[in-house]
Amino acid sequence: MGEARGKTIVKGLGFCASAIGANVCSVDVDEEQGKILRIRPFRFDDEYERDHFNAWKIEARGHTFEPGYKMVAGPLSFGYKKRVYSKNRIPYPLKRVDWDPQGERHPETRGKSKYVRISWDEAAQICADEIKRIHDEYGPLSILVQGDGHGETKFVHGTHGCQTRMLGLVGDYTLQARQPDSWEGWYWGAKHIWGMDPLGQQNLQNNVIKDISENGDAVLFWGADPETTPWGWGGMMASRLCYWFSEIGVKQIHISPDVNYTNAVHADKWIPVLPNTDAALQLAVAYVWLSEGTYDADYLDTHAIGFDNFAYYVMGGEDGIPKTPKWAEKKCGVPSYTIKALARYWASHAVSIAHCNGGSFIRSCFAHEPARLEVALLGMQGLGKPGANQFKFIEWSLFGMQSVTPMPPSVEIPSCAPAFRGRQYSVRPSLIPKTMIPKAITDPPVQWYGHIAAGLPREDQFVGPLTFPLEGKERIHMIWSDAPCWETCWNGGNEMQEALRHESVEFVLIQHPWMENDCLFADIILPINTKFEEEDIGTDSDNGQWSVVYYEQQAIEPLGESKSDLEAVEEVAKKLEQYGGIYENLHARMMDGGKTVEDFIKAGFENTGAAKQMSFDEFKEKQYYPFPTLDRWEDLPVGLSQFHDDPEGHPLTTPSGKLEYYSTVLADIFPDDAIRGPVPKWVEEGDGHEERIDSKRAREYPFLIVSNHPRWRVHANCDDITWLREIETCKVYGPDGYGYEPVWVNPVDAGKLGLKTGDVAKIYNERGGVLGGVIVTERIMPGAIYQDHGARVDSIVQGVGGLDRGGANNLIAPSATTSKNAHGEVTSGFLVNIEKVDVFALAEQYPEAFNRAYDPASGVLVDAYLVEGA
Ligand SMILES: Nc1nc2c(c(=O)[nH]1)N[C@H]1C(S)=C(S)[C@@H](COP(=O)(O)OP(=O)(O)OC[C@H]3O[C@@H](n4cnc5c(=O)[nH]c(N)nc54)[C@H](O)[C@@H]3O)O[C@H]1N2
Ligand SMILES: Nc1nc2c(c(=O)[nH]1)N[C@H]1C(S)=C(S)[C@@H](COP(=O)(O)OP(=O)(O)OC[C@H]3O[C@@H](n4cnc5c(=O)[nH]c(N)nc54)[C@H](O)[C@@H]3O)O[C@H]1N2
Ligand SMILES: [Mo]
Repeated sequence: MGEARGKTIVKGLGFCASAIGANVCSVDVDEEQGKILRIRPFRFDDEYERDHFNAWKIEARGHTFEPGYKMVAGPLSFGYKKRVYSKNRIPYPLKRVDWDPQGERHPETRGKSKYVRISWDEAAQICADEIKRIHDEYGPLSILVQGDGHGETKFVHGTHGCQTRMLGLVGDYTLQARQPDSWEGWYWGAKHIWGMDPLGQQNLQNNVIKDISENGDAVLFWGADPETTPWGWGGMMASRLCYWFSEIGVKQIHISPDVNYTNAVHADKWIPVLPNTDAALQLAVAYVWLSEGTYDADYLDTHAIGFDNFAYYVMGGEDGIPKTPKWAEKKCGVPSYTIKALARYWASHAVSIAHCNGGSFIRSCFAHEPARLEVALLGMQGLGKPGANQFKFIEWSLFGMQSVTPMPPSVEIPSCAPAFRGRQYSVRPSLIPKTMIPKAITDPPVQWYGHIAAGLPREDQFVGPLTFPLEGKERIHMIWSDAPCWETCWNGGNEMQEALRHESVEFVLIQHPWMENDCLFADIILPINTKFEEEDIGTDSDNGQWSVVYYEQQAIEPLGESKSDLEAVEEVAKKLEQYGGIYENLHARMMDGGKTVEDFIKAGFENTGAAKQMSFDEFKEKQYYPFPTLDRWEDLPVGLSQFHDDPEGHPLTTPSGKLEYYSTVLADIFPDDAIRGPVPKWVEEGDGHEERIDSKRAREYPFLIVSNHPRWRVHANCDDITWLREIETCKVYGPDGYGYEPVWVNPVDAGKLGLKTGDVAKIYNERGGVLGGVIVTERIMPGAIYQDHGARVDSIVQGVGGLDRGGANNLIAPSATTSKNAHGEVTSGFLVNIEKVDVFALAEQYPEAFNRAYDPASGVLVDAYLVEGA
């Protein structure tokens, strides 16, 4: 009372981070007395007349759908203040206590030893000296940069990869290639049937929602939870859209192993399918259409090649097995009568398919097959006809392509690209696919095809084989990571733990705001601040609602001794300058000749086009500029309608310009690939995978785990948010008071296993185990168990065969990639077993792990890892 009121500032609180122009979930932040008081939805000022916006409007079936005047960020954004003030924040630079750059380095104790405080000056000096030493002894390609991933949306301060610019200026480095992880199957598969990556977004997908509203009968939510996953990306517009479909009577049919949060609220029908068995279901649908003659043969004549080969396979000509609904039932768990009903409904209605990105069938072994098969089915029903599209609920305009939006598009998506100081390249001469990092470190050389990054042209997959290390070059001796969540986000995490302490790795440098996951394997840790502690710029396209550019004021002072990612790299650059030569003037060069943060913000602002409407000073004062909707948005062609109407005039980007049910290119380039052949198929096992319920391994590990994108986190982000951890489906508090990561088990299975809600259980296979807190529920089908991915690692035993208390199930995901010529991640839909454990017995056996400094409200505390009194 009586205190001067603080300020209200605008911030983008989405978690995509990786792409230029990708910043969403704008919020208003109320600051008072140097602290964040609250975070609330961003609202346009009344000052902007409604005419300014030229708001879009969809009118269909007597109803109207319009944007609101409030941006619709999700709950993770509103809870984020608790992440900023987490008891897990890294307060100052740290050095691993038994790592001595002048003496014994003890790589084998990484992940076990604790940390001592050092000064920024000392930390930056050590990093600079190590870089110089590695350059001299092994050459620059021995430095591996893990500088990509999601997280806070920062432009000038560049969430990930600020070190790439600096290291590029002093030679080179080895880049961890960013997988098209979100849509591996689409990338490695669908691209070969319709040319596009990802999800049909190649400048062809406008006004899809308008079309479905006017012409659609049903949407298949084929592994899609738009009440959950847009939280990380674009907020709640997708939720509004589901309500809109209900309002106008567009049926919502869910196909997934679980009753996800959208299904629970909006579904007209749920078809449970076992994880990563969709290919069987899809083939049986094709079988029904073929045998009943209910597909569009004329369309296929003019729009496709190789359909006969596909039909031959489906009907059993090739392997003697007709892909009947009865055949599929045993593979995918969907009763044959349901498959027939689905096929018949689909053939007689205008049906679209919706995804966020696809769920585990798109990130599992052989994911290219269900992805190709989906397009094959869409083609059989005349893809591009009115009301028959494939669309994506999230990232509607995220990648700067106005035309990807299934909503009415706003103006060109404002791009702040010139402000961006993060990761510079997706392709470098020396690189390693992210999925192959552990082996590349411990057992080089590794080989693969393509440069592996979302958005590269289809042909890139045929480049190779590429090799790490490059000929005559050294292996990895230093890792510089600003995305330290490999263990809990990628495939074969237990192997990564072993790689991180491999004797060949002399120095691990990590910069991060929070003490978690791979940080515990670092030799030096630099404390990074959150975006509240810095000044920046951002944009939001609000999942198709509005496009805005905003100025992000600094809200609070940096906590502890933290700096931004950009500033941390600058500190190292300044120290390197003392070596002269190629390091001369490095810091200023890194900042494009000594530009300031303000200079970059201004350049970003000018690039968005807002500068035509207001001066930079006005922008800083007002904090944002909203862009009106495109004038003639309704005239933009719908989805793939142009290809539908005129396939010759509007060809696809496949070699033939048509849908390729038989890929001649795959046949030519990989003639020996039995798994990703020219025609999409059901694959039983191979290329290092044996993950089917009727495989031999399933006798020991009979359950398929579905490891979804976490509802209450964004991957590794936000596991320490106290407000979220109170929610029943966020953590299950065990008899020992610890917040275990929930694992859903069907009552039928729970009965057999003797599990009840509240028990602590171990999910395991031959790669190791992770614990979880049991929830017995019919929201998961029998034969599958569900545990979200990305929980914070809390090791009991590390490495292959290890055990994790946190529930980071990526630790036990396979390390083999999608298939031998498709190097995608396999992180969900794999076999496990589950059994009850006695946590008190485990606590006796592993007292150290069970006695870490811990607060049930937020998780393990940073103090757990600091040498006492240091
Ligand atoms: N089991 C399973 N695994 C999966 C998936 C799945 O479905 N199931 N999905 C996969 C998919 S699609 C993806 S995209 C990947 C995601 O994998 P990643 O993108 O690697 O994971 P994130 O946790 O989003 O972000 C990376 C790290 O950045 C940190 N970070 C956030 N903000 C900042 C910052 O400002 N500065 C710094 N230095 N660090 C910051 C976070 O704390 C986190 O440690 O996971 C994949 N893994
Ligand atoms: N809250 C939150 N939002 C996020 C993220 C996050 O981590 N948290 N991550 C962001 C990122 S990087 C991405 S790529 C997107 C991911 O978006 P998606 O790929 O859509 O997310 P998933 O959770 O993997 O899968 C969605 C749903 O698919 C179903 N499903 C799972 N496996 C299968 C299967 O084998 N077959 C079928 N038919 N259905 C299946 C489940 O019901 C699940 O809820 O989300 C983004 N948004
Ligand atoms: Mo993703």
